[in-house]
Amino acid sequence: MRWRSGNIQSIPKTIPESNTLSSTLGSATADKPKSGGNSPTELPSNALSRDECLELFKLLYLTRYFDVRLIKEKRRGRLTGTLYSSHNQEAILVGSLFGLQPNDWISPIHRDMPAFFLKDIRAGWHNPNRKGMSIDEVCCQVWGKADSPGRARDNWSHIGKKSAHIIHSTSMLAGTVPVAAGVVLADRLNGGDAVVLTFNGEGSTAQGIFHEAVNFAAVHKLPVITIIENNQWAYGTPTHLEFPLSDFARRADGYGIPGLIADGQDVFDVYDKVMQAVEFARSGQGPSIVECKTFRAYGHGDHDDDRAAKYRDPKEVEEGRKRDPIAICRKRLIEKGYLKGEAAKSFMAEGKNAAEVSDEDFPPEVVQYLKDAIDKAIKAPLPAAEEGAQWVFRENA
Ligand SMILES: Cc1ncc(C[n+]2csc(CCOP(=O)(O)OP(=O)(O)O)c2C)c(N)n1
Ligand SMILES: [Mg+2]
Repeated sequence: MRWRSGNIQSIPKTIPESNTLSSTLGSATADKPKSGGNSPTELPSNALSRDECLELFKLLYLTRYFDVRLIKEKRRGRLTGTLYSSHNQEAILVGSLFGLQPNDWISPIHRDMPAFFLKDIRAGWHNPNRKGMSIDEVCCQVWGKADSPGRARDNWSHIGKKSAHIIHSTSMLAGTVPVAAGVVLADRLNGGDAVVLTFNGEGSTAQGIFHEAVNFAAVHKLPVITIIENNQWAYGTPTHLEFPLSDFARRADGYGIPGLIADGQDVFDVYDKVMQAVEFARSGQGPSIVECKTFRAYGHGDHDDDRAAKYRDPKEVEEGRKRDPIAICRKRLIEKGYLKGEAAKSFMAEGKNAAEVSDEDFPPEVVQYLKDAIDKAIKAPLPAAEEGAQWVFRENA
């Protein structure tokens, strides 16, 4: 039998049709991101207060500022190592993490560096007891200092914190998905109700281990929410050479789980889709996939910027960057009446590259928060040179 795309929708779903998630599942057939099956009044984001909406806006700025500021630090020669930019993808990180409980787990990858300090940030930006990493810890990692998880072995990946319920990221794409499934299986066996968000680029999903892990989670109804950051590129490979569907979320049908599509540029839509998946998982109904449509703003890493300018059509890049998440959030806040007058026109970071943007384009508390962390990281001690070969080979063998 020759498979056509229509066949996939005819496979019986394991989720009852009456469930809000399964009605959202229908949207996975669309070519463009759509809102889910819920009516607007039922959307989880409608329950967010004015202050919470404004906090989301500020967190988008913080995430963007982390990116541009680190690029500037590297250009000024104050930082070495590769940077994997999350520019244009901020709404995915901010929107998906905002509704988590402190005890929930996350497993970010290379594109998600801000996720480490965004986890549980609602408990207070300066709260030392929140269940996330502090921005100081993240900056110490980036600067390769002694007081960091990587201790100068890597500036970007291989960072995590078990006590904050952050699974260490690794260089092996999709390698954290089975770990995440195991972590929440253990939690369930111990009577917990934590969920885990695993973050993956769309390219990572071609890994065999990705399918094994999602299938395992589906069979055991584990609370694993697999977020696909579909930024249209995996290094130099475009999406159409990675998989033959326009919507990755439709793959969820193959696992018998819900697949949702979020507009990855809209922090409220990401929040809505992820919160539906979280509630579904927390109530014991199992995993789901949330595909967030977005576009990679620069090269794969900053080492790839020049090459990416050759392998990507400038028109495609211009188109992909037109819908800036900060601009979209600003528009929504103006519509809601939460941003008015001068406040609606201040801090215009959107649409600007690191070279074009200045500190005045960001709220002062955002600038100060990161500047303090960078100052501390730069002054912090490096690990001793003798440590270099430690923990690499078996000690005392
Ligand atoms: C198993 C494995 N294969 C290949 C690589 C090399 N590699 C690192 S990132 C990357 C592209 C990832 O693309 P995607 O998953 O779409 O994430 P994005 O970088 O676009 O966010 C590749 C091929 C790797 N780290 N691990
Ligand atoms: Mg990608």
